Amino acid sequence: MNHARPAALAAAGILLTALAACSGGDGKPELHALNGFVPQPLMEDMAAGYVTVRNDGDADDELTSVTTALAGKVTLHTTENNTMKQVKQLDVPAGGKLELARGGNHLMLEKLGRKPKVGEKVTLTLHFARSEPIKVEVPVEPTTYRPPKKD
Ligand SMILES: [Cu+2]
Repeated sequence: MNHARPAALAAAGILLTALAACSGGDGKPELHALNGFVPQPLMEDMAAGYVTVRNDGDADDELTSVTTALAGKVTLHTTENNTMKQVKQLDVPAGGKLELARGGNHLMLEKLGRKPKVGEKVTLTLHFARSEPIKVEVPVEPTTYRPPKKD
């Protein structure tokens, strides 16, 4: 008879997890993408990408991948001691934000189909561990562009 209990508990656990994922209540990330841009690349086949993801919810999330029609592949990078390192995901903490910016975390758009020009818009789709994907249209800015500081 002791065998039944762990299975029942596991089933209850799965049910609770499913309910939590579906409910509109507590424990959910609430993400907003803002301030995105792609500096016009100097290279033919590679560009950087920046965007800020704000989490107004009360649960953490993670940016896990980015897709765009412009690039064959997008990788997530951190910068430590002036050295870029590819990572599998970037944290978007509850009540906080993930900031991609020059000299820090950034996207690398690789295998570009063509070189984007200033004034163009690039559509990025951000994929997360928990939240639905977010599609964001970001401008191509001059190579030397620095975004104004704002939230
Ligand atoms: Cu990089």
